[in-house]
Amino acid sequence: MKLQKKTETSALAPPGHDSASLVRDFRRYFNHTLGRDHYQSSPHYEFIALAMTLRDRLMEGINNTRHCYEQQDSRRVCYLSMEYLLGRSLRNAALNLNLSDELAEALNQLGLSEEDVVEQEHDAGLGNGGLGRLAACFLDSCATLGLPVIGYGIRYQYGMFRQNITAGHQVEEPDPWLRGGHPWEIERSEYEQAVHFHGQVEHYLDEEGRRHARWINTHDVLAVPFDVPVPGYHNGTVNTLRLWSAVATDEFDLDEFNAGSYTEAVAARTAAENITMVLYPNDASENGKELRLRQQYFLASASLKDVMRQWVNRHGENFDDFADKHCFQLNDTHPSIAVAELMRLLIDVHGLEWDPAWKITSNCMAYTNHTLLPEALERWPLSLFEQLVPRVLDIVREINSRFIAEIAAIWPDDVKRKERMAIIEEGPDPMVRMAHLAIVGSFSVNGVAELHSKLLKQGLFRDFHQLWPKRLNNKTNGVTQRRWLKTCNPGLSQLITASIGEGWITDLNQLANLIPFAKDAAFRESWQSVKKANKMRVAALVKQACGLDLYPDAIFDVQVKRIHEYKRQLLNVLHVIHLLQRIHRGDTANWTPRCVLIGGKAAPGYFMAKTIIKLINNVARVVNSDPRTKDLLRLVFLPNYNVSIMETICPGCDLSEQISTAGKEASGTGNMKFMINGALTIGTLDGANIEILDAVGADNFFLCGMSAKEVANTRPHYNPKEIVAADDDLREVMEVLQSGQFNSSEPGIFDPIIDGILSPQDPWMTAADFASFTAAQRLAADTFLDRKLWTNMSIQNTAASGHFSSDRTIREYNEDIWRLEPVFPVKVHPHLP
Ligand code: 26Q
Repeated sequence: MKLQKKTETSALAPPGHDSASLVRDFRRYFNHTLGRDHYQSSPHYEFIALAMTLRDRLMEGINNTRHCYEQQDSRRVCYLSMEYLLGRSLRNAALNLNLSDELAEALNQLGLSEEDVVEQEHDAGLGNGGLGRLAACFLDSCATLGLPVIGYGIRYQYGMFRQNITAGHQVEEPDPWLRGGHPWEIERSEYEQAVHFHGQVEHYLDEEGRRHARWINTHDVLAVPFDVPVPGYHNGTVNTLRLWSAVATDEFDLDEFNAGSYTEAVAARTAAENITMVLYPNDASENGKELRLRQQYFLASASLKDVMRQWVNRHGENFDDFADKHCFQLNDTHPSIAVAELMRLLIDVHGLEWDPAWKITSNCMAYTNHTLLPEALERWPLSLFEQLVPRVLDIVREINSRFIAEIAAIWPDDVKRKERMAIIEEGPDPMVRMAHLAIVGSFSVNGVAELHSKLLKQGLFRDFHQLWPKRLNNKTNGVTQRRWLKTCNPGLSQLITASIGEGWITDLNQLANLIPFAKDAAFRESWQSVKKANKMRVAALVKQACGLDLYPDAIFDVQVKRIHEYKRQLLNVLHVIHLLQRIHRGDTANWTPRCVLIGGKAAPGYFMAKTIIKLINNVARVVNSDPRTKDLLRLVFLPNYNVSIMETICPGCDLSEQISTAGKEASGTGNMKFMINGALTIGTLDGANIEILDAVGADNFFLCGMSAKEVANTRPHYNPKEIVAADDDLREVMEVLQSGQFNSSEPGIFDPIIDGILSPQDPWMTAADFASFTAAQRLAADTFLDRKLWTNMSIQNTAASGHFSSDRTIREYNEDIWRLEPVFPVKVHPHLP
């Protein structure tokens, strides 16, 4: 049977990679599989048919790749993440399969516009922001480097909400992204897993008198995997992203069925299926939501069981080499319950003793931290754990008491230290500290930029760093240049490739070869005209989204990212108000026309972030309707910022705003996307900005604001009222804000913002950086008027951006943490009769 199956698949002719084959397959899918016959009346199905055509080519690769990994019994990494912000896949699939030209030719033959078909694809928005997009960039780099890495995540029915702006307010709408069908995924119900919840723990003794635990009367939920192919660039590798979807088991509510309440019992199934219904739209932890903990355990348990299934298939019940063959990379603490779940599976299901199980677990877990905000560290009430996953809590307790004993052995009299480091925080409402569980259970803990990792060692994780000095390490983030330059900026890509060749697509450091071209006037001319064309695309997008006309010759000053107080969109708005005042007072000699674009989503429950969105919109209305600002200043709030919008925005940006309060932004990755595309950064000494500044040099960067050290030193005597009183510009800005001219029909709505700025407790110290920010903005504006100088600086930025490729980041993960051997699949060509 097995043999027969193999021959059958290998007898299949591989799908052709020429345009004629693409056309043939497209027609077959469109007409026969999808049953449509007119392109124009069903553009959505043009996309589906095209995606299915490419998927066939991906499937060939995914099977080859799996086959090779299996044959070589490769060590593998499982990347565990609650979020993958993939965006669209069509262009990426075509690029990586080396089919871009053939695809263009095929669409041409079919009389279809590539742009239009591409636009039909719905973004896969299974993430909030940086952390989710990082996971997507990492998968691309792993596949390109030929590394055996499988992504595990959740197939949410509803991704990140759609943001509408109504009367200046954010209004959330659900994102039913699967509605029109998701053509990239393959359901694999043969690999479904049962995940346990609730129930009780029972202890018993075996024949030899050893104590064991049994988790009984559990309510099980089925996890059904859907595989999404992740192609590498021109290398035949196609890795897998395995997303779990929750389905009720047939036993679910059997009692109710037996009691005869059939309809109620069927209805009750939705409770189980709710687990994977929606992505939590917070990018700082929302504490205590039971459904969120359910999601986390669901991901961890299903993924680990999937790995165990494969292990037992090959190796039986011998786990000696398990840790040699596996590494689980935890994307923040969100999946860190995996530490306890792996222990549970090894002990309860596979019969290992505690010590060997712990040795395995702590040798294959690795944890990445993405935040310095102490309030964003995940903590769960013990009581919630207890009722949701009682057996897992037993194990967390045991890990905790053994760890506390270890501390007590080293620092016998240091009670405070024990309290600080414990995994379980004692008190009237005891809590599980997920970061501590992740650190204790991992062999590697990393931050995501040099400053961030340094601050983790000195602050948040100081005790742990003292205990295990080798565990904490840095892996500065990166982004994939295949999406963030090659695909999103075809104009610049062509210019770069024409000058230095195409090596940069897999070796971004080669962009340094652009440096001599900065001296070439014709090259600078081309560079400028590419930027201009990209700005026209941004202008078209803005026109379509808000009906506003931008000035393509103005400086495009862009801040797109989640709305957060620490990211200080507010500082940006204060500067715009300041510019408005300069215009009013006629201080416009040598003025640089400016279009300020701000975009991003606020967590639905984050009041201040939503108020900031409202302020941006209200200021925008005043600025844009004032005849005095004509040709001088525009402010836009761009609704529903997402991956696809960034693909249009970052190529057309002149000035990238990265102005978080120093010490708060772990890394940032938007900063890197802008830099690669030739934007200059105006930014604080925070996160990866510091490394960007290092790479490009101070002459090519607009530095502003206090350093993390200065922030810390200023805090005890911070006096914003004094700062406002001493600064004419800031005082005037505060006066107009307080005058209510931006909210004349909505009195008082911005009071929380005003009070925040003036409070000595303001954690974000907006007032402190205003003067320095405004000065840096003035320098940027003046510099922009010198076209030759600015263009040179723009080229220098792109040329210096090599370090910020996620290929570099993944190489570092692999060298220091994963230690995988690359595997390049040889095409298993069929033996045709
Ligand atoms: C946790 C618990 C409950 C609900 C939600 C959450 C949650 C979800 C998402 C907490 C945090 C996040 C996302 C965090 C994030 O995106 N952090 C960013 O990660 C980037 C990649 O490392 C960095 O570049 C950014 O600096 C960092 O803010």
